Amino acid sequence: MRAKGQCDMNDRVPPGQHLTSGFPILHVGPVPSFDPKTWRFRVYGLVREEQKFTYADLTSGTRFPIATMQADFHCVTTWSKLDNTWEGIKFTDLLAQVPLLPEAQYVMAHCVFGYTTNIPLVDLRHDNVLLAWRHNGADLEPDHGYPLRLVVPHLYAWKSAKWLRGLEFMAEDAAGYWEQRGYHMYGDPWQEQRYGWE
Ligand SMILES: Nc1nc2c(c(=O)[nH]1)N[C@H]1C(S)=C(S)[C@@H](COP(=O)(O)O)O[C@H]1N2
Ligand SMILES: [Mo]
Repeated sequence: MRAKGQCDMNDRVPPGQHLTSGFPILHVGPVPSFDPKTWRFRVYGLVREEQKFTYADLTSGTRFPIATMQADFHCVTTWSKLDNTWEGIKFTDLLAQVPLLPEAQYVMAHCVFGYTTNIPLVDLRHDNVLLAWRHNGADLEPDHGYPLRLVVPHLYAWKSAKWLRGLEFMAEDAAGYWEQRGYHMYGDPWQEQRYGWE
């Protein structure tokens, strides 16, 4: 037994994970370039009206409040990086300006070059889910998803889609890039939901 209030790393590191102090870079395909003049963020599917946002719409702080949150990050390949500070806008603040149709229950995150990942809408509604462009006090490195990445800290990191370009609202769950290749449809690190067949 440990004293109340004492921090036990087992509370922070899910089963089968080990800590890393660096920030590994993991993705398929090349790192895209970014042109703010042509970049658009698309919200579509089961929304009342499809919307497109410019980079300034999302990041200038006028349309959506800038939010900061701290979270751990768990990759299915077994590394965990604790205490990341992310800055961006909350998914819930975006959603406040995107009226959904009542059937919307799942979301497909769409990225440059066709990477996708699926997440239940209720999970994106968690208060610490961000569309982020800063990490630990600096703009994200392009390798880590600049100009915009999704951060869903309570699911494995493959759900934290880099180079995010759109969100598609759906009635039914559908498999994204890794999910089609055997990764778990949900991906809870605390349940070790690594692969769909386990
Ligand atoms: N667009 C895109 N996003 C992606 C990936 C990818 O291949 N493409 N890989 C995912 C995986 S498997 C992980 S572990 C994290 C890694 O984030 P990092 O490179 O910033 O550490 O990004 C996720 N987001
Ligand atoms: Mo990953």
